[in-house]
Amino acid sequence: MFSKVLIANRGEIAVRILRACRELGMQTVAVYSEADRQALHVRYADEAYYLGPSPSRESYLRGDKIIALALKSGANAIHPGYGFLAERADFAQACLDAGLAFIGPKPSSIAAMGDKAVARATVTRAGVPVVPGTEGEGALRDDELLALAPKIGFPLLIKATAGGGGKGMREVLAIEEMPGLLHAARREAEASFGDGNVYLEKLVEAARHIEFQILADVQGNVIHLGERECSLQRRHQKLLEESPSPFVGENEELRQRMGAVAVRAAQAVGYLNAGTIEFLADKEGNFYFLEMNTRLQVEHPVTEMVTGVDIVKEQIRIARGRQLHYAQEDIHLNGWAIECRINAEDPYNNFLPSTGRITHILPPTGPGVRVDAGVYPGFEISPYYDSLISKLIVWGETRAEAVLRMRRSLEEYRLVGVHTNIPFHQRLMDSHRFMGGQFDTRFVEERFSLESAEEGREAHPEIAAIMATLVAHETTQRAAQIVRRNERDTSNWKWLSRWERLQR
Ligand code: MV4
Repeated sequence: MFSKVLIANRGEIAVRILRACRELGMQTVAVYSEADRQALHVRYADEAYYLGPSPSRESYLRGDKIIALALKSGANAIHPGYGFLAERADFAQACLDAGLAFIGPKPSSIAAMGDKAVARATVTRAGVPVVPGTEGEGALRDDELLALAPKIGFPLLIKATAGGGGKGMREVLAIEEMPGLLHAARREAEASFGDGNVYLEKLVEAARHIEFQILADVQGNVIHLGERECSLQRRHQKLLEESPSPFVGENEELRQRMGAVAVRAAQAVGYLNAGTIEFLADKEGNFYFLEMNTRLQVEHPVTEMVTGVDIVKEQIRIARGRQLHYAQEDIHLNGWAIECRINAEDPYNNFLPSTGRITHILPPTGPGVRVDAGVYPGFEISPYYDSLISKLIVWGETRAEAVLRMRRSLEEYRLVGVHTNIPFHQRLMDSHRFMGGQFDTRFVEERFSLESAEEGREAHPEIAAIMATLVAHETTQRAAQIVRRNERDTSNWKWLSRWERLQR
């Protein structure tokens, strides 16, 4: 049984985990790089230890140093967060070998799901539907893949077995393209993962990305916490997530079917702790296992908002050998939650990362609003890590209420010193297709950019109905807030000087 946790991460997720530890009465240990000496997670922890220079390779990826610091500080458990070492089976094993609890799954589950071809074969044996494609676990040569491709049919995708997240992925429209694209995919996979193995899957067109949150305890209980809709991405980076999925919506029968399959996929690798099963769903309502993420995810808060389950606390309890607090019958999705990822990047300049000191922050608050941030005024955003600085999560009784609350919150959010993608999210909130829940994985890149106005105003009775509700709401709101009308379009700088004058 452990009582002191080292958090092997940084930013908003390190802060999120620290909060759960504190609420459970656990001692906390932070680790930090050169660039993170003044970081929020360092300030919140009971103790903090210097890891090394700013590049991740020399700090947050140094599993050996992190384990040594855990032992030195007297920590008896490690929470890896997401990214960095979270899905490294060798690191999870090294923790166990050092006598430290790893707050996550078993190394064998991480390894089985980390190889996407092994994952496909393993869940297929458990009766889980996968996208038609190559079968088996062994490496396939180019001549074997060329022979299998016509049987799978075109268009198809070449994917890296060590992949995930789109790296080493190539779309193939015809057999003639295969040799060249196989070469390119293998080279990219080799460069990214040190493993050039690839497999083939039929391309699912106009797909939606829907994922199920799983919790599994040592006693063998496995439950799901419903789904998250994650189709809104740009270059395989998620931008907005919601729960429930507008695609599953009120279809409780589909939710139960997908949830049961997700549980079966987790059981296929003897899963323990929190994990996520990703599905692709097509227009006909077919769904296929895509991959499993064997970690806590960025977007876990939307699930927390609609289920009331504190997923990080459950992770810690599970790692302590406790039984899940909930049975499947206890889980009900209440209302609707949406998360916008607030990134330090310039949406008007091809989403280029933005660095510099954050001088002022005024986050939105009020009913149904949660902000998980890893920054504070005075903190400097460095170029070393990903650009996520804060997650804005809202809850509403209905999707319409959640959307309106998100619009209100985005408008309230003041962040000065770096560019953020808040204007992108504001435009997204104005999009008819988003409001109507009519979007797939290509939406952001194909139909939505800040440079070109969005199209997609086809007559659609459901969208029209939702639009009418939203417009009615908004008109009422605007009428009550005419005083703020002028401020709507002013820059943060102008707004800030006004605010400061008011404060004097
Ligand atoms: C697919 C797919 C269509 N058909 N697989 C992208 C990242 C990786 N996790 C899997 N991805 C996809 N796999 C088949 N068989 C479409 C995607 C995909 C995608 C998936 C989810 C969210 C955004 C996406 C953007 C482009 C492609």
